[in-house]
Amino acid sequence: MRAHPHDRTCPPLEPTAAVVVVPTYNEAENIGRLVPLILARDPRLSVLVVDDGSPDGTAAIVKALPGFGDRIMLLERTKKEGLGAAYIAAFKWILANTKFDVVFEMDADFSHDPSALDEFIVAIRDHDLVLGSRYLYGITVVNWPLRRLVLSVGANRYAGFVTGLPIKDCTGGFKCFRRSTLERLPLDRIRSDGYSFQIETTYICWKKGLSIREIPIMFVDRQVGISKMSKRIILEAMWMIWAMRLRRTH
Ligand SMILES: Nc1nc2c(ncn2[C@@H]2O[C@H](COP(=O)(O)OP(=O)(O)OP(=O)(O)O)[C@@H](O)[C@H]2O)c(=O)[nH]1
Ligand SMILES: [Mg+2]
Repeated sequence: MRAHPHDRTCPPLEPTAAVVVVPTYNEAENIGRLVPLILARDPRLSVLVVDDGSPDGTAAIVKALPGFGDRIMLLERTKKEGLGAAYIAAFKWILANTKFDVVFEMDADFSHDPSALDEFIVAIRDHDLVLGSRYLYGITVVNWPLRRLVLSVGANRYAGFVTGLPIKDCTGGFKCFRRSTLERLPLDRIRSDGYSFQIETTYICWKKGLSIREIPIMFVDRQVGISKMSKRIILEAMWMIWAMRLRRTH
C-alpha cells in the first residue's frame, strides 16, 4: 500500500525567502489592503500579483503601493485566461527570474487569512507541499451559502473517490510549495483552470511520491468583489479528474 503523503519524509528546509503569488481579476477593493498584511507577517515574504488586465484598475493599485518593485511585484497579462494559466505563468517567471525557495498560492479576496502564513512557513520545513485545508477537522468555512458548501464538499469527495488522493481538501487555493516541488511539476502540460488546477497540481505531487501536509485553515467567503466561479469551472473539474486518472504519466 502506498504511504500516506503526510508520513513521507523529505530533507529539511529552512526557508530564507518566500513569495506569495496572488492571482487577481477585478480585485481593486481587496488587493491594496491585502498586500501590506502579507508583508507584515514575515520579513522573508514578498508578493507577486498576477493580474489578467482587470478593467477595474487592480494593477494600478498594486503599482502605487509603497514597496512596489522591491518586495511587491506585478505580472501583467493582457486578458483573462483563468486561474490556472495565471499561476503557471507566475511559477515559470519565478523559476526563471528569482531565487525564492518557497512559493505560496493565495486568493486576493480575504477568504485566506494572512495570519495563517506563519504556520505554512513552519510546516514547509518538513514537507514538499503544504495545503490549507477547510475539511481537516470538521468544516472550517464561514458564510458560504449551503449550495456552495455542498458543491465544495461533494467535489472533494468525488475527486478522492476517482483518484484515490488521500487529501481532505484538494480543491483549495491556499497552498505552499517548495521551489524544488514546483521544479518537478510539468508546467507545460497542465491545462486546467479553476478547481481542477488545484486538484491536478496536488495529484501530480502525490503521484511523484512527495510529502504533503494539510494544515487546518479558516475559510471566509469573500466580503467584496465579484465571484468568478462558473458552471464551466465545475464541469472542467468533473472531466479533468478522470483525464488525470486515466493518463499514465505526468
Ligand atoms: N489572474 C487571474 N486571477 C483570477 C482569475 N479568475 C479568478 N482569479 C483570482 O483567483 C482568486 C480566486 O478566485 P475567486 O473568484 O475568489 O474564486 P472562488 O474563491 O472560487 O469564488 P468566490 O470567492 O465566490 O469569488 C481570486 O484572487 C481571483 O481574483 C483569472 O482568470 N485570472
Ligand atoms: Mg474567493
